[in-house]
Amino acid sequence: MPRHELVTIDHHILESQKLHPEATGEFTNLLYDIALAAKIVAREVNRAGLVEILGLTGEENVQGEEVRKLDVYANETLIRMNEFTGRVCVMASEEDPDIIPAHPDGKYVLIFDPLDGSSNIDYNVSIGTIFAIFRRKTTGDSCSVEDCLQPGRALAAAGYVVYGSSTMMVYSTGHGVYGFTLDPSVGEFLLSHPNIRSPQPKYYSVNHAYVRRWSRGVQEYVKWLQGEGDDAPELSERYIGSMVADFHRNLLAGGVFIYPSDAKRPQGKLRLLYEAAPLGFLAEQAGGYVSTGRENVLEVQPTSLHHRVPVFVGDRRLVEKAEEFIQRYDVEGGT
Ligand code: P6P
Repeated sequence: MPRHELVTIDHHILESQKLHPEATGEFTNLLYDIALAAKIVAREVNRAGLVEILGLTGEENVQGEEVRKLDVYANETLIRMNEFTGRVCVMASEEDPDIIPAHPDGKYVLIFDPLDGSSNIDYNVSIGTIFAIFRRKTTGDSCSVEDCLQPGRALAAAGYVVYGSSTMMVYSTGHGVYGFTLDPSVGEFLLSHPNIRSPQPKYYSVNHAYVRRWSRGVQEYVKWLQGEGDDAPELSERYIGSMVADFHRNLLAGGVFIYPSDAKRPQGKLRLLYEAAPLGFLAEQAGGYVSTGRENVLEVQPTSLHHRVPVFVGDRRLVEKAEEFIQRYDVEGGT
């Protein structure tokens, strides 16, 4: 049995700092802070069924979605871990309508979805945290929303934590994608998936219940994914309703995840800053591609913190095929 070197995420982050000669250690420490926050959230997620943390807080978030206590806990943990370190000048979260000012000396911007797929909490389905790190843009005394409204192409790093049968943290600083599995007995994330590259696709992920709302181009594309057409792929359908879990499976096994715009959601459902762009950045780093169906998601200029976009992400050929069908059947600017 070959012996693998045991590499902790802290060690890996420190090593990757050498790829950034200009790095001062601030960026490295910010990634440490996120990894620690992930461990804290993982502990609560794994205890959720035992400490009556399940159920609703009775409040709603900016998305009008019922807020579950673990959402609140994860949100507060990420904010507390980064508010006073001096590394982050401003944060933004799915759970908060406006920016969350941090430290005026911070050089980085942290944007996150603290617990994506949280509607699955009560059914023990995998859920996840998604994070995006940008460099500060403004030079004034304090950061502003302008520091948050950056396209995915400007990302300094992005990643997610998936709380499933095991807890994994997957991240990239633009030099490949690396996955770490939490060993709860020692409280360390250990390198388990070095330099992830997505293989030939096996799966496609979409909520078929919305088929009647989709544009003709998306309907024809999904038929192609199901095997209609001489050049159609042979795929299985997997959709769990938790984007981090669906994305993680497709990243490792090969596939495409799609959440198109439709007649009810002309901008789509998923948010650019803390879902589509960070996951699309990882997909691209693993050899894939991310599109709105008409353009590269990473080139889209956010117009607000909770800007929504249609998402086609994963295997490059499958995503480019979506663009072809939409180009062929849909009018520009239609859903
Ligand atoms: P639907 C969870 O609320 C989420 O934002 C993603 O994690 C998930 O992929 C999607 O929405 C599921 O949405 O409309 O298929 O239930």
